[in-house]
Amino acid sequence: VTLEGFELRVLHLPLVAPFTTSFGTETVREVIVVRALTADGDGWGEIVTQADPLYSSEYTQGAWDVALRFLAPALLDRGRLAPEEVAGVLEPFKGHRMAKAGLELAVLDAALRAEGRSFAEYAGAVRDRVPSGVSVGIQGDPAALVETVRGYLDEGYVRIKIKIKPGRDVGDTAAVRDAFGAIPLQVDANSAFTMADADTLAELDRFDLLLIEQPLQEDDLVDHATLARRLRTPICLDESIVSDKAAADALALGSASVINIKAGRVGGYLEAVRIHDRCVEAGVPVWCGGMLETGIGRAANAALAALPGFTLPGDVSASSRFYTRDIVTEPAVLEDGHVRVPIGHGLGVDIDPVALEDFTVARETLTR
Ligand code: OSB
Ligand code: MG
Repeated sequence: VTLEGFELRVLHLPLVAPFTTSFGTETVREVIVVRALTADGDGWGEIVTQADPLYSSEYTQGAWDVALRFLAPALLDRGRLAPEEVAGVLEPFKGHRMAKAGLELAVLDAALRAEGRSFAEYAGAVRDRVPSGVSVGIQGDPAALVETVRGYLDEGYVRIKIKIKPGRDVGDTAAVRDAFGAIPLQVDANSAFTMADADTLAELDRFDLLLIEQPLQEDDLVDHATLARRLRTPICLDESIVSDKAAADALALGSASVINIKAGRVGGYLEAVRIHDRCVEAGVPVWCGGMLETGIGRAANAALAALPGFTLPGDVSASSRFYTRDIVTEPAVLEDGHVRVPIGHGLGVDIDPVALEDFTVARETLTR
């Protein structure tokens, strides 16, 4: 495509209910939406940073600054470029993977729309719908958690992931397991534990969990390998897998036997596909993680999760799991426990301009 500009917006989308993890509680999803303005038409992407640097070092204002000050100008300098060239142009700038991913996605959407091709087909999707799991935040107490999980099971979600933290670990997991029997169940610690908690984490082995996600710190690859030898429950890494190289290292060290793939965290959907391919080659199961995406990223995630190596249900839920109103005209819905893979050109979703405008709290446009 021939790039003419980028429009960036900060959006505030109210959540249907507070979302609590080991690192904090969110009531509003603050997200950056990117519009690539090209001579061949517009494309849309999203930067999945959160308001505070608590999940990763990236956060809204940091991503906003680096995107406007360095990343978008470097891409605009090139003028004509293919989506596959975006990562290389941005490579000299260290880190800021979520910011890079959002820009790449907008260019990808524009290019695929211009070509009349769907992202699903481009990425190598082999399914027309994907099984939908749901990530359930920490609730007031285990009884409240059971009722919240019951609601999602009634809606049809095929896999439950509960967030845990020190003190809200074995008890919460036991409550859900006792209430619902042999449902597909997994837990996510968002790096809240240390090796000093290994005994507590080993207690989780009795619940036959699909996996435990990111118990230790982002840079604890060796400790995760040590812990993996101690547990029967498979360890899945999220925060630690910041690139295909990090995935290779984690697999070589035995730090994880399952990988959560999030395109934002790894710098884009093209890098995400590389991690998928590596894991297929290594016989390691992967699943698609989520970052409370708007309809833009949610559509891309559904397509990514339709690749053959995504053998576990992902956090690819209906838009209604987080939002009463989305910024796309046809938000993802749950049908028989699945979410449909969009087949339209590009990401296959259209922006609802009124909703986009209503949720916008800041805007900046850069042109060549
Ligand atoms: O660790 O997977 C995570 C949300 C924000 C930051 C990190 C995580 C999450 C989720 C929600 O678990 C996943 C989703 O449904 O979008
Ligand atoms: Mg996680």
